[in-house]
Amino acid sequence: TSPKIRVEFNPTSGVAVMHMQSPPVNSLSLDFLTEFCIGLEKLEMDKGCRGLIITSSQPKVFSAGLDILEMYGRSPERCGEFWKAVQEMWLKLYGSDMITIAAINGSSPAGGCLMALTCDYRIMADQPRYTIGLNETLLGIVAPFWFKDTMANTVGHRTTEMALQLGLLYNPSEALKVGLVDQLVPEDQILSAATQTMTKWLAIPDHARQITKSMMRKPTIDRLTSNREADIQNFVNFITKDSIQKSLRAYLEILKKKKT
Ligand code: CO8
Repeated sequence: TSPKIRVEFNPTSGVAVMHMQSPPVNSLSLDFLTEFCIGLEKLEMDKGCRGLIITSSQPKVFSAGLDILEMYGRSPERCGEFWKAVQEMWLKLYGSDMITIAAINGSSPAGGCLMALTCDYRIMADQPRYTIGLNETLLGIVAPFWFKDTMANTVGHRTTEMALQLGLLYNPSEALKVGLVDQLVPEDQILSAATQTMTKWLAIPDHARQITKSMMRKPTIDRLTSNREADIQNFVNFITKDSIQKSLRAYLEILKKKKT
């Protein structure tokens, strides 16, 4: 199978660009997550790599979030393995020592939004058709506490409370207004804008920036690391329920019907 991630590393600037290229919509399958984490780990261990820009090679979509087919009709064992990989991605990204910038060049629901939220800075393409948000409740499922924490750390408690209950998907200007993204640019300028912002962050001494980042994020990260097994159990018990499987099925039907 072809690689789901393409990494371009520029040793002169110390910046890597990760292009997600898993057709059609960069959904986060177990294979995708495994490959993503291996790529991330390599960059993290490379002392010459100080910054990471994450973007999509797929048209109109940054990432469609977790692969719904990984949660539908699977064994509890497989669901557990999948969830562990989702946790791993979040732990690695949220705790990264690198400067991370999301260049959100398409829609970014649920897990895609989470991925963007783990970054230090978010730039979104100013295309009114694109949406971003934690829309889990629309699928009849519930965003786990660490999804909620990540969003609340970014936009505050009240905005998160309302957005999560309603499963709100924001267009770019709404997302900018609530602080879910930091900047909007025309789509064709998204990588140059990310590079420009990166230059600003690269000017800060790494050690001071890294300690500060860790100080801000450690309590949130610790809450998952000390409850990882329970969180997996919780996910498996929830997602394998008949009623939840029925909700997911209904949502998959809607996704299919939307086409015609
Ligand atoms: N997983 C699997 N397949 C998907 C997903 C997905 N997340 N998203 C889209 N697809 C499939 C579609 O079914 C379609 O398949 P097919 O070609 O076979 O009909 C194909 O990808 C292309 O999709 P679209 O035609 O819809 O493409 P568009 O470009 O029109 O739209 C969107 C792209 C906006 C991304 C749209 O596909 C969409 O809204 N997708 C659903 C996104 C979503 O709601 N994801 C939520 C996933 S759940 C999650 O991430 C967190 C779960 C936390 C778990 C907590 C439990 C306790």
